[in-house]
Amino acid sequence: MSKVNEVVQRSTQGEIAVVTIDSPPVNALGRAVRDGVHSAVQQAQQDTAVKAIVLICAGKTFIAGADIRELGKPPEGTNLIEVEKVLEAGPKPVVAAIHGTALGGGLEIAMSCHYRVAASSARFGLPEVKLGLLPGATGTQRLPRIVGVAKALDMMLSGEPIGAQEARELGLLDELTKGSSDGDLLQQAVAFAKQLVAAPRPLRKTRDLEDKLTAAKANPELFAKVRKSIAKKTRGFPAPEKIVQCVEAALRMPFDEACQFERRGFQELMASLESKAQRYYFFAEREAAKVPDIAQDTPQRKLEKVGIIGAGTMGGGIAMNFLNTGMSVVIVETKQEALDRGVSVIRKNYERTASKGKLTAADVDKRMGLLTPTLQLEQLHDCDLVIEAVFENMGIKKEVFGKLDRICKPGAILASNTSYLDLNEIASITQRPADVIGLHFFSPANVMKLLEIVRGKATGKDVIATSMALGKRIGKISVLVGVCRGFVGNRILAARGEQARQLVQEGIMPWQVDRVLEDFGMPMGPFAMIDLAGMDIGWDAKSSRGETVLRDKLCELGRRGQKTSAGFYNYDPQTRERSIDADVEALVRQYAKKAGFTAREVSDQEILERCLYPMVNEGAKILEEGIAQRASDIDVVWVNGYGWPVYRGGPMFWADNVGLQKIVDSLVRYQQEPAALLRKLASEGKTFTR
Ligand code: 3H9
Repeated sequence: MSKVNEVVQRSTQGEIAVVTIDSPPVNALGRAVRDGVHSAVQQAQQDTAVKAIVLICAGKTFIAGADIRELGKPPEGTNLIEVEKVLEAGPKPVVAAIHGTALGGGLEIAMSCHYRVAASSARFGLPEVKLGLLPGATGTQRLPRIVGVAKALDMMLSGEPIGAQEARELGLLDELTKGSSDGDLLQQAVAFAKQLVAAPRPLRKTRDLEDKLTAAKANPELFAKVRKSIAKKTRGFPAPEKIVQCVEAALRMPFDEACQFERRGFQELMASLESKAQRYYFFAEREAAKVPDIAQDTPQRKLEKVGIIGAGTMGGGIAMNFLNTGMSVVIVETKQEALDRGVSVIRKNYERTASKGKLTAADVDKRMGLLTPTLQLEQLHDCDLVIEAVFENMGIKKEVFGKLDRICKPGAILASNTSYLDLNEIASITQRPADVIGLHFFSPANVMKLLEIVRGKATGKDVIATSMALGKRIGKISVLVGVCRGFVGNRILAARGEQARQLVQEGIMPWQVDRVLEDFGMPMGPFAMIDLAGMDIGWDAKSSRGETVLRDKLCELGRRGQKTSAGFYNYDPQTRERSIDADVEALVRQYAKKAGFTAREVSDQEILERCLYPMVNEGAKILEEGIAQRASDIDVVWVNGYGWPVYRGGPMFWADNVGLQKIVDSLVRYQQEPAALLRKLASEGKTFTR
């Protein structure tokens, strides 16, 4: 084995040269990898003793793509296209040997090799769209030639990888190994290469494949269909349309010309703020998993059996997360009827998934078999973790924790799903505050990715480490937060809600506010959100102040939101489509007048600034108080919990791009007090996230 450079080695097995990339953690295509592969393959091409080449990676995966940290910086060293050329255009067959994930530039490299052999556990994808990019090193031209236009579009537009079996069926792979260890893979790839040497055949170059393109030319309406099918989901994202255009170019232009077209699209996207935001977000999400004051080797508690208190929407959704990963769950309710209802909702959810073919009937039974419904709190005695999801009321929570303290075994983690309340106060009722933590799931808890993990002042480090690992195990994106009212997400939501309410109080229509925020990219404006959640949350008929408070008045009128087909909007009972109501419009004007506001036109820009800048300001306070560990964590919360458009990075990244001084000036203009941290960063010309 000889070293080509610090990350690439070359060795031989008879007439076969083996080029090995070893660049942890994921063999990304940084400069050293590109330079190393280029010269190793070139050397092998020139070595007369070598008849074929195998390209393989050490470590846990084949190349996982371009090095995202290098993207957007001035290019250095050999570029990826040159590496692909030396692989494809040389006279000797090249076999890619793939394990782990061949993603992005990694798959583009593999598709530039003449043949591909893979471990049966390997996965393949072009996820560039998730970074606001398109596959920019010939991927948009090669994948349709191999798997066909429709499948290639599907893979590139979703960014989702496919498994080895499917890849084999689609023609992306020539051979699959039986075992999945690297040793098997190398042996099999070398054997495959030897066969190519023993029975030479013309080299199969992806660039020359035409069959699947010809088939697509007969189906020109495909592109219109695809555009229509992705329109809603991709609103605001520039990359998907450019990907479609590149595939159209594949049908229209020769390979090299279409690659130039692809290149220009890639560079345009790379320069876009949307892609910068998405690349920032990629690292933000990974950063969120890190807790600086907790060592990586902190011992974790064993978690196999979970108890959940409350079988309502929240408790049931939480339970499903654990059942999905094979953990057993005891779910407790106070009344048989509520328990039965909760269990039947869980079963129905699974059956719905099964009817879509995503689970088998046996899977459903297996998951339901892991669930023990009970009315006895004492049954939680041997659970490793108990999560309470009862009514959001301090008295009730304290009562529950008092009981858990008596019932649960020593070492059990006691968690609250509270979304607002003081976790320290809840913990103080127990004799074991170090075991108490907040696990704030978002509704629907079986679907939403975000998990706010709330660290109380006494929470043990091992409890935090165990909870962070648990989040990963159940497929959540966990963010560690401190104790304050509403934690990170709901506290910032409250700041926005306050401003939105104020705007309506001044006579601005709720639908104008909603439209501005929805045009910005939020899935739903604040008033549509209230209608969805229920106008009457926190409302009480006895203390209703309908005379002066619009929301109370709407409740009094029976306009309780979507569930009554009327709230701020009217809703079609069948389609749930919303429409504007002249009565609500009149009420808004009437209440504004009563409050002393004269009607005026308000620009969309003012609405945007008045709703979003206070969110940034609240984020700054959250950072000042140490409630969030870092600004990017706030962005991860808002992207995953509240649908902040990822192509705008999150509120803190977005604020940096607006300019912090501009935000300070605007807050002052709207009579808001800018947070000290915001003022400081602005005056020093600094930012939150860079
Ligand atoms: C591209 O290829 C463009 C081309 O078409 C054209 C170019 C001209 N670069 O996720 P993990 C780091 S665009 C740099 O926790 P897992 C990651 O930050 C690229 N770093 O592990 C983390 O670092 P740290 C297309 C990367 O096992 C560590 O590796 N490719 C890259 O859960 C472990 O990551 C993609 O978009 C990278 N490409 O998942 C693939 N990838 O420990 C992106 C990872 O310091 N990557 N890191 O926090 C992934 O999807 C997942 O990381 C992967 C592993 C599935 C590979």
